Amino acid sequence: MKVKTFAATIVLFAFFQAVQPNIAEDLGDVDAGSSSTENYSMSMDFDSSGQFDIGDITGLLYWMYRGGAAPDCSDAMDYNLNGRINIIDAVSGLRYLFMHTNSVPAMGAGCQVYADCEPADACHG
Ligand SMILES: [Ca+2]
Repeated sequence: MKVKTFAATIVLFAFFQAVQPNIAEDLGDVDAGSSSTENYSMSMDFDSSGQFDIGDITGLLYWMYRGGAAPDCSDAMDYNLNGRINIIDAVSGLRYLFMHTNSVPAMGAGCQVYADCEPADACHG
């Protein structure tokens, strides 16, 4: 029993060591947003669902090439933060989501400050 508890503790410790930076970053940003005039949206969250997933990449591609609806926060869709939203941003998002070979979005994962965007409900719980 002690061995199992010890092993579980080690696993949990390793898990929290691995994810701690993201948790701290997200919590800090959300807290700061609720007490200021800054606008927050989730990076690469096309539809403000609160998650960055394949649906966001689909929406981005449909908007860019098929005349679909615009993203809720265009700035949040600029993965590499070069001032242009194009296929590179979509491909970077796909690599990040499915191949784990891309760095996080330039603005960071989770909710970030996007000054020109309306605050997304997904970032204010
Ligand atoms: Ca870009």
